[in-house]
Amino acid sequence: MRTAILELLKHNAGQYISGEEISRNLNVSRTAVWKHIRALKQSGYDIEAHSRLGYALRQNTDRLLPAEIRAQLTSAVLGQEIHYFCEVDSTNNEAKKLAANGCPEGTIVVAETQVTGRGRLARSWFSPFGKGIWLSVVLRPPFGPMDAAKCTLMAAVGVNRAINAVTGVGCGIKWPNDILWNNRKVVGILTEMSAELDVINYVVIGMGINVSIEHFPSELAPIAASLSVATGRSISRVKLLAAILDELENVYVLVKKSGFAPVLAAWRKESITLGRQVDVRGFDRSFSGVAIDIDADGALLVKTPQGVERVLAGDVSISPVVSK
Ligand code: BT5
Repeated sequence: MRTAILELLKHNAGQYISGEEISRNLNVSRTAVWKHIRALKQSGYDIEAHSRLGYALRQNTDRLLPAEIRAQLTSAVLGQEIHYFCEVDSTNNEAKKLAANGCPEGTIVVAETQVTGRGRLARSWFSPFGKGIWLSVVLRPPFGPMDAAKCTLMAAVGVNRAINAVTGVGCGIKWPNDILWNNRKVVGILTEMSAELDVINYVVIGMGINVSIEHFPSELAPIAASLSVATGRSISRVKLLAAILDELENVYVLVKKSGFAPVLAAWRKESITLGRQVDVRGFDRSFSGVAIDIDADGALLVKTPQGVERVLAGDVSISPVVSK
C-alpha cells in the first residue's frame, strides 16, 4: 500500500492530491493514508501536507532511498539487501558489522552523510549530506586473502565505467584507489576485509563518489572535484548508484569466472598512472621513478635508476607533464 501511495504522489509530483482522493483511488481509509504518508516522511520523502489541499511530493527528492534504488536496480546480487542511513559514522563500519553477522553477499550500506567517513590509514573522508554517494558493498569472494587488494582495482574499473556511462565524463584511475577528473579526486575507494589464513570471510568495498559538492574545505579545494561540476549539469545519484552496482557486479562476475587478468587489463587502459613520473610514499620508504606497469598481484612497478621497485601499498603522486 505504501508503494502504491508513493507511486500516486510521484505521478502527481509537485501537485497536491487530497487524502480523500488517495483513499478513494486505493480503497483504504483516510487514517491509513495519513499513517503511510507519515511513514514515508520518516523514511526521508519530502512530502508537504496541507489541511485543505492534501499531500504533495516535492519534485526534487533525490535521496538514496531503498525504494528509489530498487526501482533502478539492474544487478542480480549487488543491492538486493539495502541498509539506508540519513547519517552514519561510516558506511564501512556498518557494512563490517552486517558482514560479521552473516548478511548475504551483495548487501549494501548507503548514507546521506557520514560523521566519521574514513580513508586509508585513518584519514578522514569528507561526506556532506546529500552531495555524494557514500556506499559500502559486502562481498564474499571465493579467492584467498592475497587477492583482496585487487578488489580495489576491480572496483575502480567498475565505478569508472558507471561514471562514464551515466555522466559521459572521462575520468582516469590513479593507483591504487582514486578516480580523478582533471587531476582532481572525484572518487576514493577503501577496501577492508576479514580473513583466516587462506580464506576470506568477507570484503567490504567502500566507495566515496563526489556528485554535487560545490564547496570543499580549503585543504581539499585544490585536489578534489565533483561530477556535477565536471559535467556542468545535475546528476541523479540514484541512477549513478544503480549503474555502479551493475558495473561492479559485471567485473566481479568476470573475476570469478576468468581470474583477475581481464580486469587488470581494463585497469591498465583506464589508468592515468602508467607511463608517468611518480613519487612513491610507501609505509617504510619513499622514492621516485616512472610507473611502468602493474603486475599480476596488482602491485605497481616503478622503474628507478636502481632497478624496478614493486609497490604493493602506499601513496603515489604523479608529477605534472612538463611541456617542452
Ligand atoms: C580514500 O582514502 O580515498 C578512500 C575513501 C573511501 C571513502 C568511502 S565513503 C564510503 C565508505 N565509508 C567510509 O568510511 N569510507 C568509504 P585515501 O587514499 O587515504 O585518501 C584520503 C584523502 O583524500 C584525505 O586525506 C583527503 O586528502 C582526501 N579527501 C577526503 N575527502 C575527500 C573528498 N570528499 N573528495 C576528494 N578527496 C577527499
